[in-house]
Amino acid sequence: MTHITDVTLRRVLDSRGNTTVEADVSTPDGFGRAAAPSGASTGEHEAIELDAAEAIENAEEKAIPHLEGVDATDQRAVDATLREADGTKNFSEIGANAAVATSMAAAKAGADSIGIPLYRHLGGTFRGNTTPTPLGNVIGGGEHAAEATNIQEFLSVPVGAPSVEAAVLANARVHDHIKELLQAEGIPTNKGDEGAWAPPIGDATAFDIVDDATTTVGDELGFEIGFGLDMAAAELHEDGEYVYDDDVKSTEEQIEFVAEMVHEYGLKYVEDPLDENDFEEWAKLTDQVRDRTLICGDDLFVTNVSRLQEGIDKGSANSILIKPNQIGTLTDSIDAIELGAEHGIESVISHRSGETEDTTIAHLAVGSDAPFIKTGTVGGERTAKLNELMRIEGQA
Ligand code: 2PG
Ligand code: MG
Repeated sequence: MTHITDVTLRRVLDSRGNTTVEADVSTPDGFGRAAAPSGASTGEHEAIELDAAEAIENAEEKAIPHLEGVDATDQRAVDATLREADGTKNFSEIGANAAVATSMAAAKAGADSIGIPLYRHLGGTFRGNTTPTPLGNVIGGGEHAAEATNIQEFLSVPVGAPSVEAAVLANARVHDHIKELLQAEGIPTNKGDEGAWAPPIGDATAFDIVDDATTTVGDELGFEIGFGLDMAAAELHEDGEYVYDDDVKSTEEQIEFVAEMVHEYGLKYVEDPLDENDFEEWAKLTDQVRDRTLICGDDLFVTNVSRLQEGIDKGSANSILIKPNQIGTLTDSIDAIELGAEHGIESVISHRSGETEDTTIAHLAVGSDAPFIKTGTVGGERTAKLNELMRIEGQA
């Protein structure tokens, strides 16, 4: 039997030590538990995260009573119930944190009730057959660490790895090698929120260190490891300009800079190179580099199909970041992945800077056949997902 009999919400800690929402969902034959992550460089168009206690109180009052009796294996029905109970477009009543924890826990309870792995439940018969390439944050700053790089994330991209396991180990090796390079120069090895090194260096130095480390480790392991960026440029954007510690760039100069870096370093991936409202400017950059790299919309799209449709119409990007808590449910996330896939937009399933040991995104990535996942490199809440990916690869 697969109908929901009980939903319990509670507060737990995330990796930054803030409280977040955890949900338990039970059916007569199954159980699922999931927790909401939390962003620091949040997009202005994201669904609303409420204080955890307030989200729980509101969800318990408005949504949970409607979930009892809903079929946990029917994810669209579960998520439609959450949306209807909330009644707003951005989950401002029950909180996207309560919504996403419940949505993910229900999916796990549904999978458990019928005795199949979550990735298989989410993927159905025809998907869930490919494992994603993990993008590993190895140096970062921005909103994730003070006194470090302006660019939020430098990501190791092991494009040539023959398996998830090889890719995960490669990213960990790059992370470790960067520590050796920093220490050799006497540079302090602080860490940011996602476990990436957050040294007090400028972006230009970081480009060279990451280039050196990915090339060295790639040579050592015998497959290509490139790198990419999450520029989180909305955080740099002030009064129409991009403000760096040592420079201020106009939009035109920012586009030129990114295109130059794509050519100079062969960047495999660039997330949020421009402000979150500049669909047209994004298109100018994407036009120049679409054959060489992925231009990925995170704050631009916020996992929202309407914003993605606008980006498709305008040619703004060729990749989308998928963060279930940005939009509130797994159904909305899958809809964004599918709309993207229909238009050649590659999905990157992503963690948040504030995370828990929850592994749902590993299953979502496999279940949706997403080509990439961004979920850090080291640290328990990051390795929880990476280790789960390696377990799934072992089963598939
Ligand atoms: C991002 C994420 C995850 P945050 O910008 O892509 O790396 O950061 O969760 O702080 O938005
Ligand atoms: Mg981002």
